[in-house]
Amino acid sequence: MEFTAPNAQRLTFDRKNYSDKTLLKLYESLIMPRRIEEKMLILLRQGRISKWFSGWGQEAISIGAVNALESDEFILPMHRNLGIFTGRNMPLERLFAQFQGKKSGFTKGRDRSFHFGSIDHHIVGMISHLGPQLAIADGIGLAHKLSEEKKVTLVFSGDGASSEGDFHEGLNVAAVWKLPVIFVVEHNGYGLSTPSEEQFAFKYFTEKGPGYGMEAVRVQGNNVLDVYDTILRLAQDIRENPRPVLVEAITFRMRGHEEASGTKYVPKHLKEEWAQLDPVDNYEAYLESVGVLDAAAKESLNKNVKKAINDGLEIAFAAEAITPNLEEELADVYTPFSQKVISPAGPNTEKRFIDAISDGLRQSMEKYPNLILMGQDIGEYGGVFKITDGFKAKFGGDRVRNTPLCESAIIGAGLGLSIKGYKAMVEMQFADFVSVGFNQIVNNLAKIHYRWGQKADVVIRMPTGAGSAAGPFHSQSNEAWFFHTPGLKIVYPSNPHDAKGLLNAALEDPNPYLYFEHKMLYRSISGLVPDCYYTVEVGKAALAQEGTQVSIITYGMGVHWAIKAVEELRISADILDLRTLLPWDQEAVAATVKKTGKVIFLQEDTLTGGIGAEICAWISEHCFRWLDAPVMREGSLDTPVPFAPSLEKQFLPTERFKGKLKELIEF
Ligand SMILES: Cc1ncc(C[n+]2csc(CCOP(=O)(O)OP(=O)(O)O)c2C)c(N)n1
Repeated sequence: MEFTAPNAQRLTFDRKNYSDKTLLKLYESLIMPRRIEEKMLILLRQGRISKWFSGWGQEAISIGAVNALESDEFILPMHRNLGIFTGRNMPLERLFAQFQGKKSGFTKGRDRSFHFGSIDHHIVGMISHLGPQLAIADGIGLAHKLSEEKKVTLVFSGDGASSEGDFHEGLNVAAVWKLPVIFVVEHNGYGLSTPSEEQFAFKYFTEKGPGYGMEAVRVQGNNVLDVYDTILRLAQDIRENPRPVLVEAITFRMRGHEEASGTKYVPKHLKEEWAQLDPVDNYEAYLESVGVLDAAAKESLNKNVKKAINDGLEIAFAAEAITPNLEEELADVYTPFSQKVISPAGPNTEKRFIDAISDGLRQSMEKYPNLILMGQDIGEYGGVFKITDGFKAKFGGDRVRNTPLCESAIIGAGLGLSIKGYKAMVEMQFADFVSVGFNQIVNNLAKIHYRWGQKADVVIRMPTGAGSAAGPFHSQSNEAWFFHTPGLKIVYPSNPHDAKGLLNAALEDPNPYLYFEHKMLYRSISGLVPDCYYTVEVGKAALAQEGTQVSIITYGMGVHWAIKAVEELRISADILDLRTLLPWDQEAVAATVKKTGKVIFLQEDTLTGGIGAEICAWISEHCFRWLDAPVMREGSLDTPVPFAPSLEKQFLPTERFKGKLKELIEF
């Protein structure tokens, strides 16, 4: 079966009651991306620009959509939506500078083509992974719904990207939460070289929408009036009656996946047939046939557009190439934030670890009315560990949200909330399940500030760790997966005081955090916790115990194992609790190594490539002259976490650690 379109024989324009002015505005808007691409093709042949992803033949979708929405309503485009950027009147010189990797673009040369956003233009650009866009739109839609702004958000997907789990998750969450989001699927026949019938086994997306409990409509994607009119009407309705709608725009990709990759795999006759349906030529002919566009107006509009393009290009080409600045590159990884530590004052109460977390979360909810909690079963049920017990009754269902079982979409929605100025906390039911939300964390949350200066004000709570015979998927220590990713911050408290103070600190900071909370500490330890709101300094380690013979550097459960081991072995040791893993406290590490000259790193995580590997390497490089013995490490076995208690005991490093510690003392 080849890709054909309904009404593929001709486009039927219906102007309804739209004025000549509106029709001409759409024309002017429509020719801009086409004339830009024509120009870029010439420049490509001259070797003056690099390849891009062409939207040639699909322009009517972007132009219909961008003109149908209010200018302060968010659009989340994909790689073939140049018209969204031009339709929002981005200065062309800046857009071209972006394509050329110049500093005057939108990403300081750090990301390419359409991979950027601009809050001024209410555009959130994509990451290469395509599908994650949809959940960000959900988050923006949720923000609109919560703040009762009557606004619509529109997000694009290709038909190929619809095979991604993120597509399913994004639509499902929007349907369940009745979010005011329009999902536009550009159904253009191919995903790179793969034709639609090898991508999915249905014919139209209009069949798919109802499966999500969502209205779905199909438009002639090459007909700017059809797209414009459909989305305009839908948007008016959705603003009053918030709900998601799937719009399927039938179109065809006329050029290669990216310029220079060719279209050999596309049957010739298909291209010829679709060329007859060119969105620009057909609309132009229609306007001429109804007397809205005459030769003089056509010439003058095209002349103006071409001049604007040439002027923009001239400025962009003349703009200076980037001179790399090391400090700036490093500084832009995070949203600027300088923590003002809030010291506790007033009485303390003896609290269990779990109650300290809950206490901090509750006080942060009181402090930040814009903080939204999301997670599986965190509503009435209070979460599987009961950390949010009673929260829904206290703060309401809008702010304490049970989510469908879809980590990726919920983390993405957290980013969408952040874009609208909210704070989000996402509870992983178990830290293990973060693997299905991994992409949103390491590629969206972590990189967005470096790429285009947007904050990701999201904290992900991670109930972690082994010790309860829960097997390979409810016991993992996975902090090292994130430790390697620039742009994230990681905190990992070992006691109730720090648990509360670090959670508050993480929620305060507009940067993305992973907050690890060891499940085995929840109810096994308690300590004095200040009743008031306070924060603990991020990036600062603390000595859990002071000694002279050796330094044990550790975190989380490791602190408790270390205390027990030195007691048993009657050793005098500095036990340094890192508390923050990213950024970790180099000063404190250096200080304890200098003091004792012997150091061992203890982690619950499997040994290879863990936090200890990095810190021990750093010690070897920077503290060599103070060392009296080799830098040692102990961690769990390099196996998955086993279920049977005896196997789990062997897996964990506690016994091996004592042996290593003795060896170090005796060295
Ligand atoms: C997760 C992921 N896998 C693979 C790719 C490589 N890739 C980029 S675009 C594309 C095809 C996308 O097809 P579709 O969604 O239909 O959009 P179109 O290019 O047709 O507009 C592929 C396979 C990617 N960017 N991300």
